[in-house]
Amino acid sequence: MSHRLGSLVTAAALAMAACGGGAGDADGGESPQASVESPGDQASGVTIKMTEGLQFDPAEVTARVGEMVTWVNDASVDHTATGDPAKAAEMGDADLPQGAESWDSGFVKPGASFTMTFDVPGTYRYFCVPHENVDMLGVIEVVP
Ligand SMILES: [Cu+2]
Repeated sequence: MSHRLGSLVTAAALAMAACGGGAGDADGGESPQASVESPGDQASGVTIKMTEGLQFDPAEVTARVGEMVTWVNDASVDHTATGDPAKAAEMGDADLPQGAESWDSGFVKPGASFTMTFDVPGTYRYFCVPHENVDMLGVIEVVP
């Protein structure tokens, strides 16, 4: 398996940084994560396609804590987005930051989508259950 998408993440991280957030948190301490990005000022959240070619596209993304991450099944076959090491056939295909909860979208049908948010910063590795064996793998960098 090859993970070769480092520059994508850097670009995404820079774009996120430009949107602000982060610096203002100094006095607040534990601010609740419930606040939703005001809809409309930009495409809300991160979208990942599940493709006919049995890939996540992009395979590697950056999302902020609390930001919506949506998988859209662009293909004619079912896919999943599964971040659960217990369900991975190969160790390392799923990996979560300490304290993060595992997840499994279940089968996402052609044309359907699945959305979730992440509360714990760190690197999440996940896979597609029916296509793990052909390296349908993804990475999400969740940043505060
Ligand atoms: Cu798949």
